[in-house]
Amino acid sequence: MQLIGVALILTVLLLAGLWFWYMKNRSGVMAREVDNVQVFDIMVKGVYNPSVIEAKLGKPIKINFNRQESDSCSQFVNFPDFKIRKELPENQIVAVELNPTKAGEFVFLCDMGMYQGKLIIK
Ligand SMILES: [Cu+2]
Repeated sequence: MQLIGVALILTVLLLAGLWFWYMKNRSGVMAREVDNVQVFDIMVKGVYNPSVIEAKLGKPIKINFNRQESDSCSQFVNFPDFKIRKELPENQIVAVELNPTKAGEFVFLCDMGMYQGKLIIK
C-alpha cells in the first residue's frame, strides 16, 4: 500500500511539473506600454532573454534588442514572418518595430537558428 502511495505522489508531482512547463511555454512576458506602444526589452547573451514575449493584437510593438556579447552567432536577428533581418551591434540597443495584423505565434531567431524566441500575439 505504501508503494502505491509513493507512486501516486510521484505521478502527481510529474503531472504538476509538466503542467507548469506547458503553461510557461504557452504564455510569454508581457509588454510595458509606452505611448500606446507595446515595448519589450530583450537581452542577447547566450540566449534571448526573455525568449517568449506576448503582445495584444491591434497595438504597435517595439522590441529593443540589447546584445551584450561578441559571439557572431547572434549578430543578426530575423523575423521571417515579417521579412525583417536586423544587425545587432554589440552593446547597442536596436529596436525592431512591428505592427502585426493577425494573431498567432511568430518566431525570431539568429541567422543559424541557434538563438530562438517567440512572439505570441493574442
Ligand atoms: Cu546563430
